[in-house]
Amino acid sequence: MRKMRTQSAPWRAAAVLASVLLVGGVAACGNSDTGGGGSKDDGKITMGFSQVGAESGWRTANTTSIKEAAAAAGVELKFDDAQQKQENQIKAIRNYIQQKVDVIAFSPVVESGWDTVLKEAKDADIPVILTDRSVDSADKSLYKTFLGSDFVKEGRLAGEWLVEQKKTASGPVNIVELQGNTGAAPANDRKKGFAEAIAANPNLKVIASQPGDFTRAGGKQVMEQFLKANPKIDVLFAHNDDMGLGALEAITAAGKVPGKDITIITVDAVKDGMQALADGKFNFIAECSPLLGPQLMDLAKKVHAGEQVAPRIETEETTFTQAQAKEALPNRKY
Ligand code: GYE
Repeated sequence: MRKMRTQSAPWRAAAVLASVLLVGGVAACGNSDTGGGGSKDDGKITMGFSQVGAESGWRTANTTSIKEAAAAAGVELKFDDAQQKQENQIKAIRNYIQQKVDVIAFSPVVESGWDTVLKEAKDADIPVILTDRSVDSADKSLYKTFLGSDFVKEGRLAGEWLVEQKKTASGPVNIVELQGNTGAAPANDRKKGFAEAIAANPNLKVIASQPGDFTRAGGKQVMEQFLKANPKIDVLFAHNDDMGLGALEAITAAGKVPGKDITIITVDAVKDGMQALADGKFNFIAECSPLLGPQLMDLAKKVHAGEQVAPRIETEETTFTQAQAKEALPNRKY
C-alpha cells in the first residue's frame, strides 16, 4: 500500500478504492461472527436437529440425550420429529436453512437421497453433522462429520456369538431375521455384519428376513408371519430390542418359550431389552449407545468455530449375555 501511495493520481485513486473495499470486506466478515450459520449475534449457537421419529426405546433415549445436552451446553435447539419419513426430514432441513441456523444435525431415516438438500445447506454455508445414522453420498464434503456406531460390527458381534453357541450343532439351525426400516443404515449394516459372521458355519441359515421397522408392533406382526410359515425356527435375530420385545408376544402366543425354544439375539441394550435378557427371554444383545448428545454439542461448537473435526467419530460399545445383563441392569440409565 505504502508503495502505491507514491504512484501517480490514477493509481492513488485505485489504491484508495482497493483499501476501502478491503476494509469493507474485513468488516463484513467481522460482523457475521457465526462462522457459517449467520444467525443472531448473541454468541449462542443455534442448532436445527431433525430426528428420525419416536419408533423405539433407543430413539426416545437419544432424543432425551440431545435435548439435555443442548440445554447443558447452552445451544439453542430447534427440534423436529420426522415420524420416520424422509420427506419430513428434507422439509425440516430446508426450514433450518431458511432460518439460518448455525449448525444442522440430523439422523437420516434412510441412507440414500440426500445430496440435493445437503448441497443446499452447503451453498448456504451451514455446516451439517450426521448423527447416529449415515448417508451414502459420494461427496463427503456435504457434511462435516458422522458421529455414531459401527452397525456392521454390531451385526458381526451378534453373529459371532451365535457361531460360538452353535459350534457343536450337527444339523441345520434355522434363523429368522427382523430388519429395521428398509434402506436405513443400521438395517443394511447389521444384516451384512451378521451374514458375514454366520457364514463361518454352513449349518446356520437365515430362512426368512423381513423389515419390522424397528417398532414393537412391526416385530410382533412379522414374527407372527414367520411362525405361521416356518414350523422350525431355532433363532431370531432382531435388529433392535423393540422388535425383539414385540416378537416375544408372538412367540409366547404360538406356545413356544422365548430364550429356550427360540434363541433371541437383538441390538441396542435399552432397559426393556436388558430386562428381557436378565429374565432369560433374550439370549444376547449387542449394545448400541443412544447417548450421543454431549459429543454432538461438542462437535457443533467446534465446526461453528471453524475447527477441523475427524470425519468419522465412533461410539464405544459392548455386548451383553444374560449374566452380564443382570449385573448391569441396576446402573442402566435408559
Ligand atoms: O438401533 C433402533 C432405532 O439408528 C441406531 O434406530 C439407531 C436405531 C436403533 O430405531 O432402535
